[in-house]
Amino acid sequence: MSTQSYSKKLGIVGKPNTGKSTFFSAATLIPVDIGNYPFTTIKPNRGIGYLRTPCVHQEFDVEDNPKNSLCLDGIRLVPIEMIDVAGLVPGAWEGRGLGNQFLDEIRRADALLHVVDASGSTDCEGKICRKGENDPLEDVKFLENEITMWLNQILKKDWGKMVRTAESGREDLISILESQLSGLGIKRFHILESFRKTDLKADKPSHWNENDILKFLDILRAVSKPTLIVANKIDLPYAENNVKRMKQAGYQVVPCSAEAELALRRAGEKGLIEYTPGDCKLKVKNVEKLSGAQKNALNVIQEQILYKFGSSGVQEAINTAFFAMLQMITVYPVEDSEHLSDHKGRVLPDVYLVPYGTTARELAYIIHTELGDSFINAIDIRGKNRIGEDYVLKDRDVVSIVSAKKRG
Ligand SMILES: Nc1nc2c(ncn2[C@@H]2O[C@H](COP(=O)(O)OP(=O)(O)OP(=O)(O)O)[C@@H](O)[C@H]2O)c(=O)[nH]1
Ligand SMILES: [Mg+2]
Repeated sequence: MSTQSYSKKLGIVGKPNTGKSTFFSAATLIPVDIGNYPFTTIKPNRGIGYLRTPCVHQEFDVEDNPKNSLCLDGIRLVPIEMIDVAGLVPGAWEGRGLGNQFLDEIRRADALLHVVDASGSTDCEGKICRKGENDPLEDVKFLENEITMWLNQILKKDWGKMVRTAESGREDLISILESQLSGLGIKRFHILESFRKTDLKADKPSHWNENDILKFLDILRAVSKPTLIVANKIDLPYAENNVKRMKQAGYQVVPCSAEAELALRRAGEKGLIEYTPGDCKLKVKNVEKLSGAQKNALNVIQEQILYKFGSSGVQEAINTAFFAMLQMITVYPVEDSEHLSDHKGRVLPDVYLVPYGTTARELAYIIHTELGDSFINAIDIRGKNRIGEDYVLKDRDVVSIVSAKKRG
């Protein structure tokens, strides 16, 4: 499998004991330690999860042979990297708990899934408390603050020097910030976007006070580490009401039961049920193989989670992060426009995950530098059109790139 399509990374974050590892395990099927106490996870878990998208092969009436992805009953599963880190406690930015390690790990994440205990049954350090006692909305704000303070701590070290350089005219503040923050996965377009969202002036940073810096970093955090709230433990009391409250406060929230998804994935692996992640229903395959307790548990999941919320939320969270938050699209490049295959005859072998706005030529470059350099035009297979280098790709486009050089 090529690594290109899972070069995007999702960080699973939150305070201890909210179900991060359960979520990770359900998404990746990697067995990891899960426990109802804080700091079950110390070393981060890394694995491959999947984005779910309807495959185009049925529309084109062909049988496909996926190479960089999977196709299950008409559903393309596109690999993405996931990382499950240690829980974060207040003061982590100053090194409390396993703070620095956590923050170091999220440098590489393109987006964050903030798993909260929506039932409010764990306190701010992840210790079990009375159900409903803890307010997950506070947890959401706490995590934002931790990341902003962490950015502030990094920036503060050299702020004086950065201000002098910017105001001397040697280098502008945007370029200075770009090189200072590049190790945190923060790109120039994130910095530009953050400036667009403030009235702070990049040419006079000496006029910025402490609050201005924090305000800017708060925006930069939101822009560079877009965060989806995964309202986990939706199966417990108080959770639904807290989802409503978090949505009312303006957050993008996906209700979730990671535990239910893990049970379904495991039952699927054992061949007991038919279930593809993201489905709104499960189908029992071997009813005689199920114990009474298993039947009951599956029934409860079907009725109380899948029917009620539309899915367990795990797949929906991954899809929302890529499609809605990162605004990515899927594209199927093929070499042979007649057979929709590569040069080895594999039909619809690859699906690429690219940001919305990617042009035909940019796609060629993503596939291979040489293909980008020798790009002539491309064929939009669905529309049966020739398309130029500036054509902006749409989700689920199938394209064949015509180049001066034949790749072999
Ligand atoms: N009721 C319910 N419990 C869940 C759910 N998901 C996870 N849990 C439970 O929550 C507890 C913590 O789960 P973990 O996945 O270990 O949590 P974590 O966030 O990785 O914890 P740390 O590694 O300690 O930070 C375990 O007892 C899980 O079984 C869920 O959807 N519903
Ligand atoms: Mg864990």
